[in-house]
Amino acid sequence: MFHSRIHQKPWLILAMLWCCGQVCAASTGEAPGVLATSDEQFFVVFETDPNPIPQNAPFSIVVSVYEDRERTRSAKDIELTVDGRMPQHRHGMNTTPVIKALDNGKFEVQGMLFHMVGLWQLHFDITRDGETVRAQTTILLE
Ligand SMILES: [Cu+2]
Repeated sequence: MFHSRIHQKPWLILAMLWCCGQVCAASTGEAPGVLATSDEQFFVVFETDPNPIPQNAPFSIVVSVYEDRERTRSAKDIELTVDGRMPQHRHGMNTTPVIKALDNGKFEVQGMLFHMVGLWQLHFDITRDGETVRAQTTILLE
């Protein structure tokens, strides 16, 4: 995971607990790292490069979108947008990621940049037939 080191500041520990709670709640019964959209229509696996995500340096993500929890059926005819936000600071990224569709429900996302330490939300918005649903995770950047 991205938040392995224990921090000295109490509010950060609280934030980490909250963060872990979110991740666990989102991934109950699933293989680690599988994110479901809120309606469980799509299941998302992602890998960042570098991993873990660096502070204030560009990173890229390879995202795979599936139609089933077991990840046997790649999602077809979808569009993906990716965004990063800091909910506690009410701001997003200063860069606009460039997303390239690969084969079999895979996408390459370049130009991501988390410019501050703290809690980030990573959003994967998947659109098919004009309807958009979101899978998301929380990342603590130290
Ligand atoms: Cu911020």
